[in-house]
Amino acid sequence: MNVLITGASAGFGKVLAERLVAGGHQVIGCARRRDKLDALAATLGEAFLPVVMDVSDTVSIPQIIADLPAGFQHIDVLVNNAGLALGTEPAHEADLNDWMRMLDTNIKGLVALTHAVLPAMVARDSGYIINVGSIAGSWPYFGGNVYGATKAFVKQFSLNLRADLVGTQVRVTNLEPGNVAGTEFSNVRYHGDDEKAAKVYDGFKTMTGEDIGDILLWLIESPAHINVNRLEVMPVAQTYNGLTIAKQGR
Ligand code: NDP
Ligand code: 8X3
Repeated sequence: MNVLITGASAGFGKVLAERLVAGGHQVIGCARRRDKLDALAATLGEAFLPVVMDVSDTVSIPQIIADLPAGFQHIDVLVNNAGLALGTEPAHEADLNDWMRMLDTNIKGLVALTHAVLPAMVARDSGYIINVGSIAGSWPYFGGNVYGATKAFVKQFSLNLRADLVGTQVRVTNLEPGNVAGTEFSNVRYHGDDEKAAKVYDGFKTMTGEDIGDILLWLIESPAHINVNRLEVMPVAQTYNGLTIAKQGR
């Protein structure tokens, strides 16, 4: 299969690219950092096509897809994985630029990629779009404000795609992971503050990028007649916070 992964230079996307190539598939690996993609290409060989792409530059996406070389033009699976959280400040203290970047990447980028790739899947009556959402799209938490809202969009967009694709063989899944260590996610969220990022994973057994890569591979290799609509996964140590009441004087 040919699998296009956005955000293939790090984290889940990188693990998935490695798993897929090891399993005999071809990967179109997209991200902004050319050096990271080239390093991966050097390890994975010709089955990995590095493609420099900023998903938030939505105008550039159709041409990048149209320009893919012959052996990679046919996209069987699109993994919309590129995304980021920026900050955990409460809404009234958040940086508007952080909010806009999350909207541009997590929503507009994902929508633009889908728009560029989906028509060919429908025309072939086969294909699979996996969107990487988050538990943050279903469960509110302090400081999750715009990040969680972008992932709520991703969830509902995925479900609405399923509705539009009725009668076709094109599948759509929204994967909704909880806390996952070992990727660049928290380092990006805390603007490069390694210490703050490390504290997120302190003192409990979290999931890893390898766990999520395995789940993504399982989805991709699942039987073509089954559609996993949504898949929410958390480490056992993570659970719901419950509703909060601010008592007087506290
Ligand atoms: P990482 O930060 O490790 O990886 C993010 C990837 O996205 C990188 O390859 C990065 O590459 C790419 N990326 C970011 N912005 C852009 C952009 N504008 N254009 C193209 N590529 C971009 O994060 P994770 O692997 O942990 O997360 C992957 C996805 O999973 C995200 O959507 C995230 O929201 C979601 N998620 C993460 C969880 C976690 O706890 N880690 C839990 C739940 C969901 P580059 O910088 O080279 O462009
Ligand atoms: C990332 C999961 O819980 O850090 O999407 O928001 S969480």
